[in-house]
Amino acid sequence: MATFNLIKGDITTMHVDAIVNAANTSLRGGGGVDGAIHRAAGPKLDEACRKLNGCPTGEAKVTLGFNLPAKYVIHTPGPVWHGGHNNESQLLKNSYVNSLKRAVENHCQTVAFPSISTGVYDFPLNQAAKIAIDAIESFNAELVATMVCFDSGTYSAYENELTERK
Ligand code: AR6
Repeated sequence: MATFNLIKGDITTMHVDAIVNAANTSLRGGGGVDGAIHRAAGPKLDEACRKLNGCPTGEAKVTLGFNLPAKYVIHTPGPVWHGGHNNESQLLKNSYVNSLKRAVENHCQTVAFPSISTGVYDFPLNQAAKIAIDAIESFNAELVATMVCFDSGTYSAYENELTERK
């Protein structure tokens, strides 16, 4: 089973096999964590992304990490929250599971995730934390997944969800 770790920090500094990018369906960069990853990886990341021809919501595609300490970037567009009746929960789960599948295919043993969809995509944080932890902890592979929270509100939501499970 995959192991879930929680830390506060900046995902672009993580020395792991792969970091996950909360991308958009164009895969051409944006704000938030996506912008930070593109800036830290350098312009070759956008060149590599361009060749992928976008990615549907909930799916995941891989590039190298270029100037990042991580070897790979796994790009997944999470769902935009539209009130919860547009399959948002399933699509968010798919983003985590498909990212983990890409990690395994590329022989990654350590993967760092941002909190997908809980920034500008507005997915309710507590619900997203449950979905992320469930998806990672029920994924059948020997890998360590670290949730890297950029702000203390996000960190607390994941910490509370972990505490409730004990
Ligand atoms: N390390 C870790 N987490 C970060 C970092 C960082 N360096 N920077 C921000 N976060 P968001 P979304 C956190 O908005 O909601 C982009 O424009 C942030 O605090 O980046 O999935 C894409 O191109 C929040 O907790 O992603 C898409 O258009 C989390 O990352 C859209 O935003 C996710 O926030 C995707 O929206």
